[in-house]
Amino acid sequence: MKTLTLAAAVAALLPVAALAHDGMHINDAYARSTNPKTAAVFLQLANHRAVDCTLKGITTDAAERAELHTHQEAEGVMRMTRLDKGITVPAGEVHDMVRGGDHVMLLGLTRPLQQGDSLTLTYDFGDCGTEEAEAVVDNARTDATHGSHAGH
Ligand SMILES: [Cu+2]
Repeated sequence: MKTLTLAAAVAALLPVAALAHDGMHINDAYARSTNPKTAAVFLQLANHRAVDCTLKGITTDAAERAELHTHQEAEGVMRMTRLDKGITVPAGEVHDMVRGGDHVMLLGLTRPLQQGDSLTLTYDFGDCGTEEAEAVVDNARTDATHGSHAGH
């Protein structure tokens, strides 16, 4: 019984972590900002739920607005386009938002971002709830699959 009591005590101390296992996870978020006005945020969305979930939008006090973007190649040129319908992650799957692909675009930064700064973003998954996660500015990171195409 001693073990059970301890487990219950630990669970009581970690209610947020316990709940998070059932929901959407934002993994390994980092930001890149090469000018004082805009930044891009990259991350992995992990859907630990039994239903499909759609990332509909993002809010942050670090910028006037946050948009979901992707890069599409047209006639050999990579262009950013807005994802108005959001990003749907099927039940139990992950979706990587990486340089050269889908990303969060922060427009109108409320203050310039320096290497190592951290910002808080709130992710709106509609019926699947909201999740808050930190992103740390790392302009040196080069994990891109299509890094040479990334405009920011
Ligand atoms: Cu963008």
